[in-house]
Amino acid sequence: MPWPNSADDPVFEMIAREEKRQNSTLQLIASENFASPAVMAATGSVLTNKYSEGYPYKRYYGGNMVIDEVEDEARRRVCVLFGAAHANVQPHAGAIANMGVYQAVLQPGDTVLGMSLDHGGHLTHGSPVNFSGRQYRFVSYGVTASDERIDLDDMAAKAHAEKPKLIVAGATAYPRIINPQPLRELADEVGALLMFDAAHIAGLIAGGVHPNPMPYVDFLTFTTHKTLRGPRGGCILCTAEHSAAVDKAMFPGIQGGPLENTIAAKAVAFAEAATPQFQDYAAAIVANSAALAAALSAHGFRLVSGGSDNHLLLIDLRTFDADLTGKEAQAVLDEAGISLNKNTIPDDLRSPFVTSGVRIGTPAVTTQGMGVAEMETIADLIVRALRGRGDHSAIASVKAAVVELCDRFRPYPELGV
Ligand code: DSN
Repeated sequence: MPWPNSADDPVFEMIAREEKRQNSTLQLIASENFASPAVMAATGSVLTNKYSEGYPYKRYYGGNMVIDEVEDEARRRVCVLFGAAHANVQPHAGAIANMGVYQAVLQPGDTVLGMSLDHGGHLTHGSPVNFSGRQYRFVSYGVTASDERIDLDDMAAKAHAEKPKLIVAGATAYPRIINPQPLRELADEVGALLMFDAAHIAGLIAGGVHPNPMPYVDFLTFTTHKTLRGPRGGCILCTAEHSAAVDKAMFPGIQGGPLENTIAAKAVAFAEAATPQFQDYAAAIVANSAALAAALSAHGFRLVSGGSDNHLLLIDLRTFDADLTGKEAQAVLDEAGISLNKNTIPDDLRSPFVTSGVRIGTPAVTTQGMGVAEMETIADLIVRALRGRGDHSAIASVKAAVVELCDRFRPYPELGV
């Protein structure tokens, strides 16, 4: 049959504009990255056409002989990458992966310990507006007021007092390494299961620059599209003991048909992340983050916790300019072609829609090949834009410098875009 002509659909003109935006502006959102052409080819493959409810070799539909191989290969690759006994590669997103673990081991009302959203946790770590906080009894821990690192003493006191069934580790806006060993010890002391949400740092773990939590935890969840640089999606790894419960929770418990095109792309990303080149990439992300932290600090910004030893920085804007909110900084920088997100800082007096901080990450610019010298340039551009806010010609000149920088580091030169 003759297919409709995609050139007639305005959506493709929108995609072309987004391609241009990604090529000509700086992507500093800590949870974003550029997937490889191979990952995108798998995502856009005919596997999108197939229904495959169930798991490899146990499906509810016929015709899954090739799909079974693909999903099995994805599971095998990710188990090797992280040293896990079992993988479920079907979660459509990180939030669904977390939901899968909760459904596998918790009953509604069970007590769980998780990091509070305003100290760097995630919505699914018990926020009252999220299913997690509505369905389970989350008790929150956070960072200390003194060094803004995870308050292990407070966490231990709460764990002993509340006897949670599950402890959730991991964060979305925490610039430091999270050592899994003391968390395992705490979980054992209080008889809790331990889940580590490694959505942000999965690529750093795979690349060997963050301790691998897998040997210490019952469950490791993550997204595949952040530092891991795969397609948008989620994944659950667990010990053999929990494999049946996790699989049953994901399907038929939560999801229907898996996205096998995405699962194929996850398999491609897992293989890419197992290479020596990916180890170099992960090390470069961290080196760039440290360089950007130093450069911004020299410009008068306060860094939450004093610096960064992973892929992100959390910036307190108040020392740079007491009147500048995260909301305004995000808007001004967007105008200048610098994409990042406003973020609360610990104990922020401003609301999450306004905030006193911004979060900055280096995974995407590192994929483009930028290094320490470019981080200094980026810090200068951020400062020029924020100082020049309200002055259209100042912002336009920063934007022109951003275009020039991005031109030298195109994410997909081989695609000619
Ligand atoms: N939205 C992700 C982030 O930006 O950190 C977390 O889900």
